[in-house]
Amino acid sequence: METAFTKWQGCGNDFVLIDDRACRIVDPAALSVRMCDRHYGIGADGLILVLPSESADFRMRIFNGDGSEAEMCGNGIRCFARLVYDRGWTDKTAFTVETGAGILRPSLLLDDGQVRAVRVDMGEPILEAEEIPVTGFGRERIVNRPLTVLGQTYGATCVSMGNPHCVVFVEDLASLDLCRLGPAFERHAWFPRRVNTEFVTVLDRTHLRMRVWERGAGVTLACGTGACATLVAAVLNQKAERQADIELDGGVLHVEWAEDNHVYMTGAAEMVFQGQWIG
Ligand code: ZDP
Repeated sequence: METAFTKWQGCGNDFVLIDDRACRIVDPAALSVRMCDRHYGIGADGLILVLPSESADFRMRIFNGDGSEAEMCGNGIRCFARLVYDRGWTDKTAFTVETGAGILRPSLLLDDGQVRAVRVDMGEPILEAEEIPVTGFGRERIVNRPLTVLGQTYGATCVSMGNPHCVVFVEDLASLDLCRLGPAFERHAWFPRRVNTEFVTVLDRTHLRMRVWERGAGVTLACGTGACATLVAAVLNQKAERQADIELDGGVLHVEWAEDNHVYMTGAAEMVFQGQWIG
């Protein structure tokens, strides 16, 4: 059987998107593992499905390359929003998308009828430990708490943007061994549902440099929910203003934690190619 797909990237975080409104895919987790493989498949950080919704204009599901399903995906929802608009599946430039992190609101920023960027109301950050979830702290906030990983102690700030994040501020990002540290954070006993980890250097109060190890995907060039979690963590630690540019390996995202307690993320999303998956 052939399945039509499009391939997208947002700041170099790349995804296969499939219109699954006819609900034909029986096992999307297994399909994600096969499609995301960079040698035997299409190659991507995740698989995203466009689905119908009873409570919103569309529903989005995101699977990591290891087959685990994530609640949300910040870079992915920008790609999703642009796909449904560019294909004419909606003519609204602002609409609602049901995700595992609730109903989120992307809006397309147009210039001469062309989509230039996508801004997403990512909802409110979740800061209570047991809701993130982080084990052992009840409903407390985890802001700059000591967390020992591979024999070294870091100051950890934990935030959920629907999916769990652990943000660590470091002096020297370049010398960090992400591939060794990332898996140890991801599987640490604090995190019963595993965790995405962001390592961040503050350049100034409106510019932060971030690198990420993603749960279920490993090192990626960018993480949208991670950029949002990073800004929230920086504000909680009094290191940044409530609006900043987050510089990722694959591009820049603008993030604002507004007075209404919602986090707004703005960035690009580009379709790279389209094809038919055989199998
Ligand atoms: O929470 C998770 O398991 C993430 N790996 C999901 C993907 C998050 C993403 N990088 C983002 O941009 O938010 C796509």
